Amino acid sequence: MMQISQPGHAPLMPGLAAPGRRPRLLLVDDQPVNIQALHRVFAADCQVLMATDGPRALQLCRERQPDVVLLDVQMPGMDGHELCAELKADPLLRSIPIIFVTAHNHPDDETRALDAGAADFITKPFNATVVRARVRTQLTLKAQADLLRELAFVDGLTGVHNRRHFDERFSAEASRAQRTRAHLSVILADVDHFKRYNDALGHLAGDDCLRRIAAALRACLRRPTDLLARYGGEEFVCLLPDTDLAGAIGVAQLMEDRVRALALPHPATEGAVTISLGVAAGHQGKDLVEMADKALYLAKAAGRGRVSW
Ligand code: GH3
Ligand code: MG
Ligand code: MG
Ligand code: MG
Repeated sequence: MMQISQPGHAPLMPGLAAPGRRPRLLLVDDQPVNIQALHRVFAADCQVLMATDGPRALQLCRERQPDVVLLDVQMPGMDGHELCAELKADPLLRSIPIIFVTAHNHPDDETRALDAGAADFITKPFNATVVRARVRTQLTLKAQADLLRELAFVDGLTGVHNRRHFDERFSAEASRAQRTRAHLSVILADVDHFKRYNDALGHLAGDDCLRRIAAALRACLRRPTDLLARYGGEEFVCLLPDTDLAGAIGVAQLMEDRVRALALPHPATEGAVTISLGVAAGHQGKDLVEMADKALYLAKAAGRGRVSW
């Protein structure tokens, strides 16, 4: 049994938490009584997720992306070290800080945890104020790292993600799709006759057109895991995890509609600005971009302003 002191009252995320977003904590321990003790420390100002075994904790990490995990070492089945190794091996989960909470306080235990990628190590019985302070430190570091990643991964012109971010997410999602046999879809979108748009109206008008198209495309995405990125000059790419071909074609057709509905006059074609889209889907992520590119070429060849797959 753990002894706890009264929870401290220092705010967990001074100035850093996004407004309206409480830090999300995952407590993992095979003993419900230990989870309850930690729950009391954080329930007032955190969104608290709980798991009593490793596989459930892994599932919650994938589905809910906690900001910090407090992890018991000794658990039947998958223990804390194994769970930590799984999280650190997954590119989508490895940035979540893990704090081990354990009754084993031999320096070897601590070293082993830190070597495995743990951010910190707390021994039971714990002191609530100290636990809060340590969690606060990890939340602050995580928020700073998230912000930096966000800035490094956003396209300056359109505000959607950049190619670098797409490449990173794509390789992680492609290996996940292969491993779990989940569907994965890619949509490539290219603005039609954009060279002539620029030639007639100038590059600044062209830039403005790209910004409006990016916003229209973004509005077509529904799930938090969907990703829109600028792939190159006037090309956008969309990554849709857990989405099959029919679902992705639906999203692509909505995108085609929404851009046409912007009714941006195209000076050379005398109609509205349109985009062409190529769609590809499968369980083997690897070749999806190439397949989507071939489909995009078909859409262009068939007359532009349409979706092919
Ligand atoms: P298609 O319908 O076959 O796609 O014809 P296109 O004219 O759109 O194709 P092309 O690839 O020949 O031309 C792309 C144009 O996009 C040329 C380039 O000047 C313009 N472009 C690329 N990046 C930017 C940008 O950041 N801003 C502006 N304004 N124009 C850009
Ligand atoms: Mg235990
Ligand atoms: Mg192009
Ligand atoms: Mg084009």
